[in-house]
Amino acid sequence: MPVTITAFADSPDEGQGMARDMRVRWALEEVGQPYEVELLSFSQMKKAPHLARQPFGQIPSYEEDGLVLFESAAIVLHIAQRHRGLLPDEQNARARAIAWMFAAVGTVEPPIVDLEVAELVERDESWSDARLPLVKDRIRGRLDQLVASLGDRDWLEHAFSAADLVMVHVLRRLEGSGILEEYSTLCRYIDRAKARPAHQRAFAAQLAVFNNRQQG
Ligand code: GTB
Repeated sequence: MPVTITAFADSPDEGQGMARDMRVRWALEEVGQPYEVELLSFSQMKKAPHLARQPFGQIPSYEEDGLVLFESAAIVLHIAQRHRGLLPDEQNARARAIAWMFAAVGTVEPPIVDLEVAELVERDESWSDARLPLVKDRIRGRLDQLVASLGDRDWLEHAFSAADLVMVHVLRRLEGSGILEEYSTLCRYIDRAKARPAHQRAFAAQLAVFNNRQQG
C-alpha cells in the first residue's frame, strides 16, 4: 500500500507551501518515496474518520501499511529513520540532528506562531501595540541564537538533514514579516534548502492542488 498523507483541499496560503504537509511531502521527496495525498475540507478534518488518524482534527496525517501517524515532525522523523538520506549515520551526529528537529518545533516555532496570533487574532485588542514588539523581540532572540549555532556551516549538521528540513520550514513562516530580512545568514540558509530538487518537487505538488482548485 502506498504512503498516504492528508493535506488541505483549500490551503489558506494558496499554495505557498506554508501548511505542514509541505514538511512531509519534502521528506518523502528527499528519500525518493512515492506518496498519495488525500485532500480534506475543513469539515472533513473535524469528523470521526480523520480524528481517528489525527486526534486534533488537523493536517497532515500519514498512513503506511497499518501505521497511522500524526505530528509533522514525528512523521518526518519516522521517514528519516526508515530511509537513508535524512539523518547522519554516525550516532552522535544523528542524535544532534534529532535534537535540532525538536528545537525547530519546540523552541523556534512557538514564538513565530505567537506572532501570527498577535497579528491575525489579537490585532484589535487595546494592548496589541504594546505586545507586538515584545513578541518580535522574542523571535529575534531565538534567531540570534540559531545564527550563532549555525556559524559558517551550510547546515545544522555536516550535511543537509531532517533537522534543516524542519527548521527551514519553520523559518519560512517568517517570510514577509520583515524579521527574516534582518538575518542574511538565515535567508541564505533558507535559499539553499529551497533550491534542493526535492523541495522544488514538493512545492510544485502542493501548488498544483491550489492551481487545480482554481481551474476546477
Ligand atoms: N503540531 C501539528 C503538526 O506539526 O503536525 C500542527 C498541525 C497543524 O497546525 N495543522 C494545521 C491545521 O490542520 C495546518 S498547518 N489547521 C486546522 C485546524 O487546526 O483546525 C498550519 C498552517 C496553516 C495555514 C498556513 N497558511 O495559510 O499560511 C500556515 C500554516
